[in-house]
Amino acid sequence: MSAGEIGTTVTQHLLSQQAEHGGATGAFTRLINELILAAKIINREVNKAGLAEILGLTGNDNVQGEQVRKLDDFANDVVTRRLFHSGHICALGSEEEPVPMNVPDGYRSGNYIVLFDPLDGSSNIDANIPIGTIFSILRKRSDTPAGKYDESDILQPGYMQVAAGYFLYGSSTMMVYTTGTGVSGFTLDPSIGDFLLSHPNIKMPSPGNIFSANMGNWDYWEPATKHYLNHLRSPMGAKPAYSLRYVGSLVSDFHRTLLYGGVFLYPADSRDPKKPTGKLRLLYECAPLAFIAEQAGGVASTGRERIMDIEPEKLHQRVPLIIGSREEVTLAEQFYAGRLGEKT
Ligand code: AHM
Ligand code: MG
Repeated sequence: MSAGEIGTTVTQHLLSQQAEHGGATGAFTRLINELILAAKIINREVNKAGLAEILGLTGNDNVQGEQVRKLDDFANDVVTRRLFHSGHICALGSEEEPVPMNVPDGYRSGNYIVLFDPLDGSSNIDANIPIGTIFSILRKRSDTPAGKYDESDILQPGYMQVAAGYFLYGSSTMMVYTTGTGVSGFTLDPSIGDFLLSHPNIKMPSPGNIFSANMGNWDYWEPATKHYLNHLRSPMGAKPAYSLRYVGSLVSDFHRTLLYGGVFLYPADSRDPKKPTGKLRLLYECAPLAFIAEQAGGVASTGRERIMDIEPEKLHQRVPLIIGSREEVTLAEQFYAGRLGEKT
C-alpha cells in the first residue's frame, strides 16, 4: 500500500496547518501528540472496561496484582502525566482535581495551559455507551516566572483558546479539534494505531431536525426553556416536529449535533438552589465545544450570552449551554430575550 492510500495522519495535518498559518514552534505539536498518546491509552482501557472483573481469567491482570482502578481516575492520571511529560505546560486544570496542578519538580515547563475533562460521561461506562475526553488549550498570559502561573492564566474567556477538541471513544474512536481555522475530524485506525483524517472541514448543517436535552428535568426549567422546546416539538407548517435524541454523554450528544445539526441544551434548572446555572462546566466542557461549534458555523450560548465571551470566575464554574446549528440556537436566544413566547 502506498503512503497516499494510508491517508493524512493527525500529526501531518497539524504540521501542514501550522506551515500554512505560521507561528509554529513545534511545542504545540508535541503537546497535541502527548494528548493523542494519552487518548490511545485511555481508549485501550475503555475498550476493556467490561472485562474488568474477568481479567484474571484471561491472564491480563497486572503482575503486581494492582486493583483495577476507576477509569476516570485512570484517564485523569494518564492525561496529566503525558502533558507534563511534553515539557510545554505551565499549569493543568482537570475536572477531577479541585485546584489547578503545578508542573512537578524535575519537569521542564512551558507556556501552555490545558484544561480538560479526562472522561466525560463516565457514568455511562458500564453500559458501553460512548464517552469522551475534552480539552481546551490556552497560552500563558501572566508575567509570572517560568513554571509558575496566576489565576489570570487559568481563568481565560473562551475566545482566548489556542485550540480545543475532544476524543470520542465510541463505535470507532475519533479526535475532533480546531485551532481556529476550521474543524477537522480523525478516526483511529486500530490496525496502524494512528488517527487518520476522515472528516475534513466539518460544517454543522443548519437548520437541523434534532433536539437533545434531559427532558426529565422539565419541571425544573424556566418558562423560556419550556416554550422553546414546546416550539421545537410542535409541527411547524410543512416542517415536522423535531426528533429527540439524548445519550447523556456530552461528547456523544455534541458530536451528533456537529455532524447532523440541531441543538443540544443543558439549561439552567432550579433543582439545586446552589447550582442555578445548569450542570456543565464552562472551562473544560462548554468553552472548548463552543470553539468547535463556532468554527463549524454553529453557535454556543447560555441563551443570553455567547459562551466564548464569558469571563470565568472559577475553574469549576457551571453555565447553561445551548449549542448547535445557527438557526436553532439563535431561535433559542429569541425565547430567552422574551421576543418569542408560549404562543409562537
Ligand atoms: P460528568 O462530567 O460527571 O460525566 O457529567 C457530565 C455529563 C455530560 O456528559 C452529560 O451531557 C451530562 O452530564 C448528562 O447529565 P444528566 O444525567 O443530568 O442528563
Ligand atoms: Mg464532564
